[in-house]
Amino acid sequence: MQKTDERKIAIVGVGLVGATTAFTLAVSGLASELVLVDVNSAKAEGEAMDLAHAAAFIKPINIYAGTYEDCKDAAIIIYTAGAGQKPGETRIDLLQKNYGILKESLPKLLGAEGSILLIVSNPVDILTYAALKISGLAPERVFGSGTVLDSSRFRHSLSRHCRIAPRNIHAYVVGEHGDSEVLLWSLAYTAGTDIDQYCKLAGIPAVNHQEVDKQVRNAGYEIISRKGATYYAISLAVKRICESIIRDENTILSVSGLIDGIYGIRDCCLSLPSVISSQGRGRPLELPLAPGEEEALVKSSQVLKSAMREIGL
Ligand code: 6V0
Repeated sequence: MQKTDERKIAIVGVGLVGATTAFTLAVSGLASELVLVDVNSAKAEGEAMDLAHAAAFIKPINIYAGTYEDCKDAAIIIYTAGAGQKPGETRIDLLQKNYGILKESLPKLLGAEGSILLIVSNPVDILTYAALKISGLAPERVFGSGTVLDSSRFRHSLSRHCRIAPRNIHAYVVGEHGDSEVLLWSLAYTAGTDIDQYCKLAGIPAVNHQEVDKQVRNAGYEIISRKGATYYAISLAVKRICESIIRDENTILSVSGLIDGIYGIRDCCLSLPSVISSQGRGRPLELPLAPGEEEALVKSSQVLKSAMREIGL
């Protein structure tokens, strides 16, 4: 079996998310080789040419348009192919179409020992589960961007309220990347204390949980109703995940992956904080949740499982 090239990244699906991710990765200096693949090969070629012309301003990188075959020895294959949400559509509404695309394309692009497959297309949790089954790869090597973006949105809202740098806030969204996601208020911390306690200490008004919950849960819809798609923040979330893999950082990120037993949830992919390293996704952490949060997480897994049954998974 072929070996992977440890600084080669492939992006499959070079639409708004794929192209923006390619730009973010090119600027980051993380990869030495970036291959862009799209059924619309002219689009992939155009994006690769445009990015390659930044050569004089960025670290050395070979950016080119390629085929599924060219993905096989990539350390990370970022999968962003398929339709995005239209105004009013949920992520689960995209399932039939994007599952069809995944089933058809995935077997053609895997092959090397050690590739990590990072699913971004929606509905990301169900497609991650499907990718796991189709690829036959180990669960550590197939995971989705999950709620890494939603957790950043949560930290953004809290940082604005508390006037604290988002980097100083630890807060996670777990479960589905979608309508049933769960904001973990009981584990939202800054400066070693929980957010509600922090507000008291700092003499600022208490955070309105319902308001923040609504902002975070509906953020995607709000953006799509204004500009038709979301792609900047997700591209940075994907870059953050790639960074943790390529630099073997052991960063804790709420990616989506197989859950087999924790909180009583089985045989389903959803997001929980997990350690990300060059080996992929470590075992998700079974953190002590408040009773209502654990119940909401189990409900979220049920939403995903019932959608999975619709496509026979
Ligand atoms: P887009 O701009 O329509 O791009 C999709 C691209 O996929 C197009 O260029 C297509 O030509 C290409 N494509 C279709 N079929 C194939 C195939 N078989 N092989 C290769 N390429 C193919 O969509 P956009 O980039 O906005 O979104 C891509 C996906 O990411 C959608 O499913 C979104 O819902 C999803 N997002 C996921 C997010 C997350 O947090 N996980 C965030 C934003 C979008």
